[in-house]
Amino acid sequence: MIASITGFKAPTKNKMVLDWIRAMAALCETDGVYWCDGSEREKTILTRQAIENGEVEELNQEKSPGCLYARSKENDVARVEGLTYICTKDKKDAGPTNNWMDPQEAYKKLSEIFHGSMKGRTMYVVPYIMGIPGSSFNKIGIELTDSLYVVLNMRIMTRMGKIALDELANSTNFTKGLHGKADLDDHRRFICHFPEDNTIWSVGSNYGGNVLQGKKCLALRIASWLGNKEGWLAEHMMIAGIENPKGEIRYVAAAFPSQCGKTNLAMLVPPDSMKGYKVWTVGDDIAWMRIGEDGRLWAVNPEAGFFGVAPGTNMKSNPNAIATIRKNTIFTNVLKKKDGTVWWEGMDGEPPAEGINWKGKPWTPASADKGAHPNSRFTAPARQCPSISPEWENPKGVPISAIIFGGRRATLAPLVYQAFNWQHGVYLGATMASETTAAATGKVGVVRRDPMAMLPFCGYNMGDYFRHWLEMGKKMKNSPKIFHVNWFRKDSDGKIVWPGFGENLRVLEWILNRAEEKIGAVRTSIGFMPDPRDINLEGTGLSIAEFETKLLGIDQKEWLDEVEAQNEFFKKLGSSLPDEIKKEQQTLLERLLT
Ligand code: OXD
Ligand code: MN
Repeated sequence: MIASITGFKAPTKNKMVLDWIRAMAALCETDGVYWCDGSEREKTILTRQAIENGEVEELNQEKSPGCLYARSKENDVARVEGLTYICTKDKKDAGPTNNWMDPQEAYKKLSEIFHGSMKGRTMYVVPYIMGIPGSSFNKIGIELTDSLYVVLNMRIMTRMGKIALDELANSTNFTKGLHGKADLDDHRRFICHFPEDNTIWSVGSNYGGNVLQGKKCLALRIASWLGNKEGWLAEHMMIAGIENPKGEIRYVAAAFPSQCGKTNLAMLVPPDSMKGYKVWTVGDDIAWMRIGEDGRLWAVNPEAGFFGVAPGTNMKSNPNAIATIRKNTIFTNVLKKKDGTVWWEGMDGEPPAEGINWKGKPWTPASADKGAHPNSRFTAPARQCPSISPEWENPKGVPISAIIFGGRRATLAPLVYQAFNWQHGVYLGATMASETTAAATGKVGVVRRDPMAMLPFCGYNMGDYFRHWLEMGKKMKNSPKIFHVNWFRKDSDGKIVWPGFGENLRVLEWILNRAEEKIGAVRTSIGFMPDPRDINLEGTGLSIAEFETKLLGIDQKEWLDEVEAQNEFFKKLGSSLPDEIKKEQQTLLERLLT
């Protein structure tokens, strides 16, 4: 079977594609080249092959039909920001927040690792579309990989195979991606982006965020670079439609850092006290946004699947995700139970009495090790989500009424506030900060600046990125209103005050009422804040007084320290920081001091 799917039988005449693949196959000294067509038949063959070679295991097909299980190397469980590079001729174009390597040096260094790395392996050609087939919003990529795990995940996360080659036809406009596992040695691991060549090379890893190149590499790093040149935005944002009891649907886009609740918000189920509301999922991680002819901002989710964090996903936090992942899902680094189903910390019900944990070791609830890695994942088709929006594949996208920035902050940031205007909103996004999570390697729980949740994903100079946002605002006749939220504020006992999850709809309701100028607000030094009577608190157990002090309180001393801390980040950006952002900070300081 393996022999019959190898060989260089090209389903395209695109010369640039063919020449490039020949060159990459020669570099990697692959045994054969297989072109993915994206068909169901191919899925069956490649899945069988991946099971035979141990890249995935089959789960219990009665209880979890079409589901697979994968375990990664212990040193390869998250994005590696320290090994992720933007390789531009001029270092200034990558900017001070990105790791930079000279393109010639990067190609040379990575070529040495790729050289001969696919001996005895097949190179799979994965043509894929980011965006809705046929839409002018699209970008096409081709990823060459020696990992069947990557192929099977890309099948879910993108529109892949023949459909992408047909759309590309003879065009030379595609992202050239090369991925190789090599020896999965973290000393020989690099995720390099060459925006000037529309090229991505990643080697030495098999973790989704490093190697499913359509996602972070193309749809954010390369796309944000292109968006700056072409006048649109590629953002780390979920997109959802909120339907009110009158049947009106308004769309929001929200940027939170990884593992801060974008997927849960995108799939939110309204609380009992908000009957008649419904949330429609458009996307859970990435938004591409352009200005429409009507002067509004229109957003598309370029992905076709969810690569979600498993731990903590349960019937309370996200019942729609639980329904989505019942079938055709790849689970990575969770615990495998004796009956061939999966489990993770924070799942409903009692932990299983035993299982095999993410490290492949026998596990019981008494084990010191976790059953699932904190960054263990599910990869599931978006169309399986019960709350998927009828508009999610609309090539035009959906019109955005509100943009929401947010982070995980135990103190300081109130539950919600609104920017005075677009420029102030860009400042709120630019100064966003959040506690780090397990989505990237490194220490967890440390507050760091993560502007617009794009620190690890902005493919160019962050100062130019802020300028681009400011310019976009000037071009819109009817720009979305900008808000900041923090679901994670703690009280003096260290307990998170706001109930979160489905209850966040109460805050979204306020946001949309404000976006449509239906209600007033309290003008404070940091922005517009809710009159607590305008937020539905019924059933939350919070009194208006508690809500005001614990969730909306502004601590002047803390805010002054915050302004000081922002300066450290601004210093890093140096002269690339737009004056408008500095000016917004200065006026905040003045408001705080009066
Ligand atoms: C993700 C991430 O996987 O942000 O979406 O790390
Ligand atoms: Mn993400």
